[in-house]
Amino acid sequence: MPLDASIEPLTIIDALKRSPARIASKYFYDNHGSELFELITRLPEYYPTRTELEILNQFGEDIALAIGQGLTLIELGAGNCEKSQTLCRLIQPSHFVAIDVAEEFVREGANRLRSAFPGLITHTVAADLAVPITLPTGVPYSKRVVFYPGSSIGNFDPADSLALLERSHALAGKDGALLIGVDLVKDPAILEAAYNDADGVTARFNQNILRHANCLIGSDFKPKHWRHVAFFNNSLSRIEMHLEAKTTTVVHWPGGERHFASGERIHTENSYKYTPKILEDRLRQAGFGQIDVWMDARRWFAIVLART
Ligand code: AVJ
Repeated sequence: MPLDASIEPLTIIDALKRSPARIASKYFYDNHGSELFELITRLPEYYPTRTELEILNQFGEDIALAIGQGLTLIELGAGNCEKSQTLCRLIQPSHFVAIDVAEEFVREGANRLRSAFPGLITHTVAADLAVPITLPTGVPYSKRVVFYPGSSIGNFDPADSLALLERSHALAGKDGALLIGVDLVKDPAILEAAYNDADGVTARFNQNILRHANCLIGSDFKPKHWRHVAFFNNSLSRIEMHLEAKTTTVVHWPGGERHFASGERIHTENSYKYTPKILEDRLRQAGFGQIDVWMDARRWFAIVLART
């Protein structure tokens, strides 16, 4: 059983009323936000996506050998399913399950995968990874590989990331495995450039969370009135993203409002950066056994296979 089944997540309004205010990162990903994130992954400054693909391509055969063939691939936060395409070529799964918060987006991704791999049985699940995941009937119980690429685990604080690893361990089941991509600690200048791109795509991605909030709670945020702020918090080993009020503002929604002073921030994202050691320790704490690690030559990113 997942550990945190009883904890109610904060609602958007509760989190907005707090000091400092917060909007949870999962709200970046409405359809427009998912498209902006796709643009981010192609930015010259944003190295994680291409470095992870580089590792998958360079060590693909070793990874495929370590995983085995004919299994069920379960991708968490699947997005456009692009990385699973590469992985499917390598391990030829019989079943594929794509799980993501952006339902329409992940459906399209799974459709593309089905046309690329005729015979592959695919399922999509619209789910928030912060809560327990139930798989549709028809997904085999044995030989499951949970794939969690893109350093998406970076959005979870240490306690929540452990809970997520424990849920992944349970999801993978007996004789299963977790294949996870994590962004590694490096020169803060490189980290900060990746979240402050010259074209301002990350700024638009950050501001888009306000438009999504407007849709969800009926608020009247004006995204252009908020400045994108991103920096590396060294003591907590994480990139933090915030939206900073350019002027004093009042945001209203049906039944409430919140005053923001000029310069006051809304915390929108944490992106934790790992060392291989910290990840390995956490995986063991979550119950995993044998662990294999693959990294690019610069050691900027790691792909880790952990067996249940
Ligand atoms: C999807 C959470 C891995 O933290 O790098 C990219 C999201 N935010 N640029 C990351 C993100 C700003 C991304 N993750």
